[in-house]
Amino acid sequence: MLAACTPPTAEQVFVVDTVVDAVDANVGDGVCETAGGSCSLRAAVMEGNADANITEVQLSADATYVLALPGPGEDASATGDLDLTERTYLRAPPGATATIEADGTDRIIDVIDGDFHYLEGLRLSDGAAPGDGGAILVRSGLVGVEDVYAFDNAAGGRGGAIAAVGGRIWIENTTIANNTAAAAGGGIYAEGLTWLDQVTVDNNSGVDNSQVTGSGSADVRSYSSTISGSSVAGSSVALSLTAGTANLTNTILAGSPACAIAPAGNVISHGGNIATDGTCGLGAGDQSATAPMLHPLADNGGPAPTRLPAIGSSAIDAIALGSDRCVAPVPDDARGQPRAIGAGCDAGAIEVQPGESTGIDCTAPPTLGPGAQLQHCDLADLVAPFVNLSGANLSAAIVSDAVLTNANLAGAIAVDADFTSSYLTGATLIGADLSGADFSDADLEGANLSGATLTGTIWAATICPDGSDSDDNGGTCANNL
Ligand SMILES: [Ca+2]
Ligand SMILES: [Ca+2]
Ligand SMILES: [Ca+2]
Ligand SMILES: [Ca+2]
Repeated sequence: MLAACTPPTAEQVFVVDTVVDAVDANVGDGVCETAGGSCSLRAAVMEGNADANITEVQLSADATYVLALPGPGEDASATGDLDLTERTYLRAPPGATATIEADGTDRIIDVIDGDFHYLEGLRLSDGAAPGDGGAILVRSGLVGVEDVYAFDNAAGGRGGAIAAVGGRIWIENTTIANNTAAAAGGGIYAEGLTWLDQVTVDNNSGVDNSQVTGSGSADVRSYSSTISGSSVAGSSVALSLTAGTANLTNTILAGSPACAIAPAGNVISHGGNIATDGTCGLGAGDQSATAPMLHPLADNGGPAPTRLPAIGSSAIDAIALGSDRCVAPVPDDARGQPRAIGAGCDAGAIEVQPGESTGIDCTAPPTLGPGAQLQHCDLADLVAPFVNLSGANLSAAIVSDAVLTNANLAGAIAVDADFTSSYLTGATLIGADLSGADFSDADLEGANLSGATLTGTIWAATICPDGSDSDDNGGTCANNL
């Protein structure tokens, strides 16, 4: 289990009191003050760089700071990115977030020097670096990144959101999504020691087709993270290693292929990992060739969006309670929700809470088609005549007051589904598992139920499949199926 990343106390604190981007008027006087008399984010960083004190820069909750002084390729924080050259903590108030947007001509934060930097409670977007690191470039030192959401950044070089070409970086309870790199590493590019602790990396796009790329002397240590490529061309590999090593624990690697490792054998598994195929070099205690069944990136609470495992996901309870990777007290998940819920700890960045999860196609509108995973989905009032849901999973779904006339539900699993007051006239339910499903007040005239499993099915339909009135059969169609 990794220890929390707790920095030492700051020696000087600057409270940013304006969102206007302006330089410090007199760098080195120990006072954060622009010509206009305010303490701007940029002025605070410039003054922090001016001496060796540990500087904390406090941002306001929910405020948005736009870096509006163009000028990339500058390393004194006067223009473009915020350059950190002495130990700086840049943070929102506890439990809150603040947004820093770049002007679209440079990255957001450039860590050039200093022993330890800490970036906490930040949303970082619209960075556009001419070179590496669309949002953050780490060249030196130890950098902690916690409760951060880095999205919609672009690098002209490597690392769409983060490039760590020197020093060490610890990323915790953070989401890196929808960033773009013109070179390797759509989300993260790393050449040194890089911790990923409960990090979600999703749907970034890099020229090497990878979400996280390790190269050089990379030592990527991923713990309880969710790394997922997308179906977008050029972004489908979760983890790429061209050199260095990766240590993987309780991590989800979803991609096509999941991994691109050269040379092979440079992945060390500590168990509890899930990969969508066999390319990651996983072993005993892992699940390979397994779909993790993740919902799309969404606000599931916490500082950044995450991907919630769907009901039936192999990520849920993948690590048994009491095993050495799920021993109380287990730290909270990336959202601050408790771990070890249910029969074990879940693989990936978040732990599914009781009653929280649904089937995987419950987004609006749900994806309806053969084999659709619609467990626990709310499909009440759905109007979909002739829809083909053959082989779909509708277990515990709410399909009340729906119009599914002539629908194809052959071979579907609809255990405990709620079909009350639905129209299923002419529907095909051949071989479907309808155990415990409720067809009260439904219209089943002409429906074909041959071979269906009907254990505990409630058949108080209005019209039975043979066209008879349910009331003429004692309130049930049981004798007319
Ligand atoms: Ca000053
Ligand atoms: Ca710079
Ligand atoms: Ca700069
Ligand atoms: Ca669990």
